[in-house]
Amino acid sequence: MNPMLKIGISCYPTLGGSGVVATELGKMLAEKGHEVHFITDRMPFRLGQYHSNIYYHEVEVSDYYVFRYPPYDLALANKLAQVAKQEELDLLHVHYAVPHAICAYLAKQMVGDHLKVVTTLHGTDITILGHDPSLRDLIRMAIHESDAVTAVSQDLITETYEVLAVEKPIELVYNFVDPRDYIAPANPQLRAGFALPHEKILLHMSNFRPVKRITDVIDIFAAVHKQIPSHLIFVGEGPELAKAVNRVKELGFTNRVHFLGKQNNVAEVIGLADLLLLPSEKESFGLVALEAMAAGVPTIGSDAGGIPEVVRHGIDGFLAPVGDTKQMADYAIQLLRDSQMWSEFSLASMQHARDQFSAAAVMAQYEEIYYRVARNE
Ligand code: GMT
Repeated sequence: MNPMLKIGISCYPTLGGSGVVATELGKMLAEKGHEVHFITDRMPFRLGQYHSNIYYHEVEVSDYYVFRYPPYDLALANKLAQVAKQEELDLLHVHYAVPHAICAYLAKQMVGDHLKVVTTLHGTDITILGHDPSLRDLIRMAIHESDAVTAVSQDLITETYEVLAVEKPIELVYNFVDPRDYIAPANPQLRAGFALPHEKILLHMSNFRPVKRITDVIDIFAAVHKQIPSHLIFVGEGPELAKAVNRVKELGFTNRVHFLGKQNNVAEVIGLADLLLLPSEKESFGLVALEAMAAGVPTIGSDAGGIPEVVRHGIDGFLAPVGDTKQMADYAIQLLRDSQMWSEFSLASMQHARDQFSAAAVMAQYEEIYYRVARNE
């Protein structure tokens, strides 16, 4: 039998799919008996209450007056090395090339080659930063120097090879959900707070970065609402939020569009929706689509990046080219009008989330990688 491992995890701990995946994976590994050490600048938001086998080490950044920019990355590298030595970690599993894989490389230099590094690429570290000449070579080096590299979709693997011309094998490990977190039936009282029984609820959840095309979400909603009385719920915050609020005011939709801000219990909000809207410009995976699928909520979105690896067009959602809001709205109307089709899509979504993106299977895949690097294979 394989021994239990001591694993350090570093990730962006606040809202965002990569932080969710890293935290949920850490929780599952700890439940299985591994010792898990989160090394981040803040407590990961999904960590919640105390869990046995989970430890949290906060990265503190010195604010010395000569620094124009506080050196977070150096502080993180130092902390990774300190924790690795003190806790005798077997490996660091870092999520995102920048800065985590680069810091893990530095930590390994400080600790020794017995400390292994597994890097998971999540998307914008490659699709945006990989093109940035000020970071490109560093990202490439961090990928090459990792003991194993994974990416969350085949599309991201292809793009990483294209953008960075790396020679390192990159393994596909999809993101996952625990379907048990999403099966709660919709709360009728909560739903009644947003919509009348004959009205539909559309949902968009993101960090409101330009890549999410928030204006497209509003345009799709406007076209759907012309045909079917509906409400739109927005969850999350980010740079495009103010623009979205203004657009909603201009269109006179303030009673129809609800901005909930950041929410911790996303499963409950997802459960209220009839459709998820995800018209992103770029999406390496689209964890929110998987969360919606697990709750039986079909997705209408773009066919960008890894979305088609998650949502099957015509089976558990509908996808259209980026920016084709008319087509997306037509698909949404078609699905909302046909209750039989909606139920089939909803069932197919739940089944697909369970079969293809099972938390247990993905954890086993990561464990297999951990044991392989630990044995130097
Ligand atoms: O989409 C974002 O802006 C957040 C970012 C993150 O850090 O979580 O998401 C990326 O990683 C997620 C988890 O693997 C993926 O589901 C998202 O598709 C990916 N975002 C992009 O590729 C734009």
